[in-house]
Amino acid sequence: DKIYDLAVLGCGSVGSAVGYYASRKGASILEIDSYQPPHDFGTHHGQTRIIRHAYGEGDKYVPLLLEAQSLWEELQDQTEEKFLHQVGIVNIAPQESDFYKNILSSAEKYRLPIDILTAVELNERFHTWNFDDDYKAIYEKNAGYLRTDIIIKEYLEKAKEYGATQAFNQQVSQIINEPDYIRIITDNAEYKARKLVVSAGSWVKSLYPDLPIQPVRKTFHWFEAEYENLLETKGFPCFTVNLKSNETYYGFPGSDNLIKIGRHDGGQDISNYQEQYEYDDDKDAKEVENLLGTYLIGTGKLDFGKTCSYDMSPDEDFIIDWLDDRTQIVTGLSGHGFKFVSVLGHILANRALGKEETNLDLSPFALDRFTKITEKVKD
Ligand code: PYC
Repeated sequence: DKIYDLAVLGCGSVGSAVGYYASRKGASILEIDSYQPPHDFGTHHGQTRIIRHAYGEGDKYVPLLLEAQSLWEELQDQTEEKFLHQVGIVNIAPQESDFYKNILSSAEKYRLPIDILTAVELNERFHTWNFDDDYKAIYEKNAGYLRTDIIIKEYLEKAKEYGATQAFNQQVSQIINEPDYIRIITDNAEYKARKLVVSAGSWVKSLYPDLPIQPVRKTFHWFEAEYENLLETKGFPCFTVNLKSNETYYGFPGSDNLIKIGRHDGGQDISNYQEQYEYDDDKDAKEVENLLGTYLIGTGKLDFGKTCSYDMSPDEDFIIDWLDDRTQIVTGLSGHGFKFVSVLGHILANRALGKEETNLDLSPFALDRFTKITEKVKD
């Protein structure tokens, strides 16, 4: 029976990158997923995710982001289809908010190019916003968005070319640590591997029920862009909006006359994929009503919407750690993880294969910050 060097469980986002980087190094890799990625059952679908470097969630993320950016550029150079769109971003927030202050301090510390705009300057520059003096905007020209579908396909195809085995449409029911290897049991097969990366996003609790992860149902919405200044071709950038009421929104420049908009706060707690019930045109689109009615000018009718899920950690920071000397876990990406997929895939693959240790600091993401829970998960 073959013993793989590394098995990757969950190949939607970080998992597909781990498989790519590890198989590129010549290791024997097994990629397992409950479905055939890219798919609509995880945390990666809906086509686009924002990438930004001056980071409102805290400057501990910036070194990872800069490395992620250079790995995205390297991958883009080898990929026919364009997935990296550096269209810029405006982050609009009250200047006393932590999000705003963190963006400024991370830009200063890492010398990231940004422009600070008053509400009047923001409204004049893009002709689409309607904010008063209580808000400011930080424009980062090197930010933009990633096409998740193109990236995941590319990682998986390349991994296969490098010799990875792909066991898709299989549900893992048990992971057993044997003396010399890990036994992985799925609904129709059994595998052996020396190392394991578990990157199962929101659904990781079916295997590790004590992890402090809450899956949350989220929705995003595609509206008609009635006003052409909302289009990518007219220079409209990505955006994040943090209102004083703590509502938070994000969006992408319009293409094919549709603009994608979502709500980052809120959502519904769920415990499995079946509860991630379908998008409801009447109920779900209400989540962005306040943004569209008051602050963003020029959207028209709702065209369609989709649901996805966030794997929320209690502090909304990532969880990246070893569970024992064979198994690494990555979860708790809390709705801001996709931009890091390249760098996390690279680091986790190297660590699993015992290759060079990274200089990047993952200690803020250790599981033992939730001490009591950690003891149970690691038992
Ligand atoms: O991290 O930029 C982000 C983001 C946008 C929507 C959800 N997360």
